[in-house]
Amino acid sequence: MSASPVLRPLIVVPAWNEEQTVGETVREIRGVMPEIPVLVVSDGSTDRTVHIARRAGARVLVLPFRLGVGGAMRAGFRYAVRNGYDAAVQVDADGQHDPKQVPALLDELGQAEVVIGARFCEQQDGYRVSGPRRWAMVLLSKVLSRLTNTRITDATSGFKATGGQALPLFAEHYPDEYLGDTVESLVIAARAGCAVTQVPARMRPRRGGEPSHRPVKSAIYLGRAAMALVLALIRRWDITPVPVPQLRPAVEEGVP
Ligand SMILES: Nc1nc2c(ncn2[C@@H]2O[C@H](COP(=O)(O)OP(=O)(O)OP(=O)(O)O)[C@@H](O)[C@H]2O)c(=O)[nH]1
Ligand SMILES: [Mg+2]
Repeated sequence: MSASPVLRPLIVVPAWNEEQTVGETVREIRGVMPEIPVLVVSDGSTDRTVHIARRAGARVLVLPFRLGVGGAMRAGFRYAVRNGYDAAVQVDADGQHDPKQVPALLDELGQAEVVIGARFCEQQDGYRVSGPRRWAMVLLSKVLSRLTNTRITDATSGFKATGGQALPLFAEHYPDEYLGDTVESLVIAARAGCAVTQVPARMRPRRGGEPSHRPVKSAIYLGRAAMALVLALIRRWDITPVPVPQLRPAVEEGVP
């Protein structure tokens, strides 16, 4: 499928109980790219995430239940499609993704419909992952590289730009299962014929707050990741292109 240059991108920040970091993250994004709107998606945060994100200048989607990163991102993709944006870039609320690298991802959307900001490219260091989580990343990267016909070194990166037909596709089908937002979403894109590529990205340490999965969970990461991949490969999706609906006025709260 052909990709075209991005004219109206949207930054989507999934945030769950990130009051310590979301304000700084939104301000940093706006400082780097004042012309690009920032949408924070909070689903059931019980802290001051929503208030702080708004004060920092973000639009905020407040969802009544916790859907996980994948569900929150799908809401963000729907918001993008319904409001006439032609690309969406995920930037995590914890400060791990560097907004200065967003333009490089957007540039690459001219060549592909999903662009991954990838760790473990030759020219970078800094972010270290070890043990089962690292093995899982390596294994998944190999399988997904074959599936997408391109070299993918980091299939589990959340730092991604989505454009072209992948945007309405993800608005409809972005998975909300554990790991679905990374591994399975790439399988869906590849099987729908969307071009996937990666650019090198440096990952920073969390600025504060708590990671949503703990070390114990990381220990079973490998098995679950492999299962997620197998399920993604054998499952069938209705991936007929979804027509882009007419533009509507921006919805700032509630399910879009
Ligand atoms: N809206 C929403 N966002 C979530 C949810 N779970 C995690 N997030 C956000 O998704 C982003 C990634 O989650 P993290 O917990 O940092 O996961 P990670 O980056 O894979 O793990 P670390 O490397 O340990 O930080 C962060 O911005 C979180 O706030 C959720 O249930 N709902
Ligand atoms: Mg994180």
